Amino acid sequence: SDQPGRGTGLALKPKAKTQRPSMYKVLLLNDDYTPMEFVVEVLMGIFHKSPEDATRVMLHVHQHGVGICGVFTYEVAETKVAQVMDAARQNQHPLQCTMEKD
Ligand code: TYC
Repeated sequence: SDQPGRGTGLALKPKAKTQRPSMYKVLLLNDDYTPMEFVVEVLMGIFHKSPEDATRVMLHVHQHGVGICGVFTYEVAETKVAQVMDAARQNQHPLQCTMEKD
């Protein structure tokens, strides 16, 4: 159809517009009790991070209070949050995980 930025408003050909889903950040919160090693295991096991990346994110959360585990579509983010919260509860750690629109 028209060139970008100089459209006439007269559609020459109907444009098949795809639409991208909204994305959501999954956030990990710091606390005083969850072992660093457990947080690293969560980041490796649920977010598929390398040991080095997992340690980097864990230390960021430890030092700044909050950090990003990843950015996902709504359903995937929801599932990740539930998996983290389940693992924390099963191991009796107060670790908190949440999500927010990107
Ligand atoms: N602050 C915790 C400690 O000193 C470690 C920790 C890091 C806990 C990240 C939670 O999301 C977290 N043992």
